Formats: sequence, structure tokens, C-alpha cells
Amino acid sequence: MSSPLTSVVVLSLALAAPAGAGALRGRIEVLDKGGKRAPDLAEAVVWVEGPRVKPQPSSATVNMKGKAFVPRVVVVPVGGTVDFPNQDPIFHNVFSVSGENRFDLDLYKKPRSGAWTPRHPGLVRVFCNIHPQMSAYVLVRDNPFWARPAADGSFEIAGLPAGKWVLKAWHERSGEAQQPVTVPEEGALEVSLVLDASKWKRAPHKNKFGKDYESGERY
Ligand SMILES: [Cu+2]
Repeated sequence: MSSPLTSVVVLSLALAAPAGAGALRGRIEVLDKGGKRAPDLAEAVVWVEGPRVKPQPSSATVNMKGKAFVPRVVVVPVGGTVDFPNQDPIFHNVFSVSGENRFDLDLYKKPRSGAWTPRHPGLVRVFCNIHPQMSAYVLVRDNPFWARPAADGSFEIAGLPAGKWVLKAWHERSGEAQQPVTVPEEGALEVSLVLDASKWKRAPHKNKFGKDYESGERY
């Protein structure tokens, strides 16, 4: 059945996809201790490394609420923005010491917000300098080909240039998994990735000065 709406959608997809564009369609699985299947698959990120296609600038918001970052995992392109509004009536100090993506937004509380623009692709661990239990992740990408899996682990990345690329997946408890893929000129390649989270342990981290936290609060 073809409604006017369907035609519009098909047309815009055709315009967005370069000649010889294929897709990756698949599913991830995260195995916790004892091979137990993890339920929080939507907390993962799947992306494709290799295609030299510039991402559109976009932004993400990570709230600080109840001494937690919400959401805890976001993806933004290089040159995009992550906003960190403080919804708590107490001070927080967002920072990261992740290599070239290190940043420090200093102290502020509700209703103030802070923003950070990442310049380098990579995984950025974000903490609060006051509360050691606060942690979040920003995955910074240099192309637009990423997806957040649905709750059942399924995902699709469309509009991919045909070629040999590397599909990567990440989850907080597993680290990265990767798989070489050959994206077809048209149609979708079916893929599946299993992430091993069996060895995960919550590890303490240092504050922005590289010292232990003194607040007495727990991780
Ligand atoms: Cu805090």
C-alpha cells in the first residue's frame, strides 16, 4: 500500500543515501557473569569505523539529578555539544581526564548548565569531582554511522557507503567488541555481536586532581 506519507519517506531516504549505500542490520548480546544475558542492551552503542563521511553537528543532554548523570551514555559527533544542566540544588563539578577529550566545567548548581564540545573521536569517561558515585560516558564519533540498540539488542545502521569497514559495539560492562564487515552496494548485511561482560568489576576512580575522593561518599 502506498500512501502520500510513504512516498515522502521513501523519497527522502533515496536522497539521503549516496549511490551504492547499504545497511547493517543485526543484534547484540551482552553476557554477564556466568553467561547470564544482560537486560540493559539499550545502554550499548554500535558504530561503524572507516567511512569518511562528516556527521551533522548535533547535541546531547546529560542531566545531573539526584547525584546521578541521566542518561549515563550518549553519542555525539566531533564538534557537537553535550549540555550538562544541574537539576540539583547542590553543586556538581563535571569533568573528564580522558586524553585529548579532557575537560572541566567547574562548580555550578541549579538552575545553571554547562556545555562541552568534543574535538576528538573516542570514548570519554565523565565524572563529578564532588560525588564519586556519579559517572557517565560520551562516545564521540567522526562519522554519522552509529546506533543505540533497542531493548532486545536489535539495531540498524543505514545509508552506509559500500566497502570494507569495522563494526564496533561497546557496553559499560564489556568494553569494545568488533567485527570486520563488507557493506553491500544495496540491501542489508545481517550481523551479530556478543559482548563479554563476565569479568566486569566496578573500579574506583580518582578525582580531577588525580587524588582519592575525600567526600566519604561511596562509589
Ligand atoms: Cu556531583
